[in-house]
Amino acid sequence: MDTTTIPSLGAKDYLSGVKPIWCPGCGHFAVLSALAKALAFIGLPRENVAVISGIGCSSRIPAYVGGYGFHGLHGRALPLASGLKAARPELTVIVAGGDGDGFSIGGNHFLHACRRNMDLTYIVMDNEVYGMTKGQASPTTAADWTRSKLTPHGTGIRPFQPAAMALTAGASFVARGFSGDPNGLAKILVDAIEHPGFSFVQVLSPCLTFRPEQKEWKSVVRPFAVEATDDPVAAAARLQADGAMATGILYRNPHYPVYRPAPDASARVADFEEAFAL
Ligand SMILES: Cc1ncc(C[n+]2csc(CCOP(=O)(O)OP(=O)(O)O)c2C)c(N)n1
Ligand code: SF4
Repeated sequence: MDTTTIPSLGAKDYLSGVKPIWCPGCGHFAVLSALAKALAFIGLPRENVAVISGIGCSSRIPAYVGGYGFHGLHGRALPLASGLKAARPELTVIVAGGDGDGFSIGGNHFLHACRRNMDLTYIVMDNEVYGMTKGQASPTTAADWTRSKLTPHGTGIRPFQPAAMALTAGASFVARGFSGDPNGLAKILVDAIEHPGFSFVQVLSPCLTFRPEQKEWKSVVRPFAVEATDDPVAAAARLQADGAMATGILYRNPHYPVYRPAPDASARVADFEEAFAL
């Protein structure tokens, strides 16, 4: 799809009207705006959109999107979303959260969601810190970051490389965006949502409260040197060469089998309620 002009008209309709309580300057504002633009561009009926999250500042996003949403448990957004997609395959299911939520407590779900390749879009707002719980190191924090009192000498361990992990685990669409470029991010999200299969979008989204130095990201972020590839080996090589701050769609492969379990037509909510009755 040609996404060279994304109209902002209509994007407001994809906002719930609830005022975000993020800190001034938080990168997550721009992710919300990019997501609303992307949904408006695609023109999805709001009642067919569900945004599912875990816990964290980033995970507040379902409350702010106009559509259905579920603010779940820390690290459990992907299983929730997978269950929803299995039961209601006609819905566009978007999963969103932070690097702590997605790669620490939710890390195992992340790997398996990549390889399962259900038709989900997973947006991780990566600020390399636990924002909501006041600034502890996350799996993407650099080993020598010493500002947290819990890790005054740094974590001493190498950070995760989310895009490389997604690629290795079998995600069929891997991209990196930047909240400082909301229009570029909106374009990536349009393609991610339209991709049939598991789309992983890592968004560099600064936490200016606990990582004020991330203001400098805007001077180091740059586009990937070349277009998206469907060759995972080429994509992996590109990740090594382009470093962690290159943005754009890195990899897409629409030919992986998408996991679409047939919904059980005989399942009734009343049966579940009865089974779990106390
Ligand atoms: C089971 C469980 N463990 C820990 C917490 C505490 N907790 C809430 S949010 C959070 C981390 C949030 O960080 P991240 O997902 O990176 O999102 P951000 O706030 O940076 O956007 C943690 C550890 C929790 N709510 N539930
Ligand atoms: S603490 Fe950080 S991640 Fe949370 S709202 Fe504030 S700036 Fe955003």
